[in-house]
Amino acid sequence: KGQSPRCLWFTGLSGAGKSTVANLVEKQLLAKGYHTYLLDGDNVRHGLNKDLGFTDEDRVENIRRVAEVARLMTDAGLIVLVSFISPFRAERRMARELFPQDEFLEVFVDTPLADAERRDVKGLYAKARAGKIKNFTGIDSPYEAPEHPEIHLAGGEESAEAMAARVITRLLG
Ligand code: GGZ
Repeated sequence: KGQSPRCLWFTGLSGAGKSTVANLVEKQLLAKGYHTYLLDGDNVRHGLNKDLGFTDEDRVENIRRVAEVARLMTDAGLIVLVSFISPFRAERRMARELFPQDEFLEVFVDTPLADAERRDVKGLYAKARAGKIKNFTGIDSPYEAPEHPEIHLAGGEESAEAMAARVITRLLG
């Protein structure tokens, strides 16, 4: 089946719900017969990028490599879902510029820090507050919110299912 390649670039805090929404979107695309790939910390930071940590410099390199891989995948015709904090505007712009304009959609999963921290699914915020994890995004490392994302999701208010539905509608019309 013919499909238009796309890069759906999810950005937001740790615990914002990026990967949850991206997984739901991918499931629905697969059910409709689209060819997809989801890039996230689980399949990239343990392999291709296992030499990288969480300093500013390493995050920049993490995002640079992920963007280049995503571009190779859209060249192969896939709909690629990218789920990383990607905290810096400059690197998200760099990623965007690798793609034809209509192929790149920035998806801001805009969950307030207070909500992500209250949920603290993995207990990482508590560790960061206690000083056991350094350079934690939102605590002692910055998150630069997107100014003009193609899709803006209110992570503190909408369910993951509702957010995924909005992404699907924007993507497929
Ligand atoms: C932020 C960290 C950190 C620090 C470990 N800061 O909730 P998670 O666990 O699953 O998602 C976070 C993930 C962030 O990795 P990314 O590759 O998306 O970050 S970036 O785009 O900035 O390169 C969190 C975990 O890794 N984690 N230490 N210090 N998140």
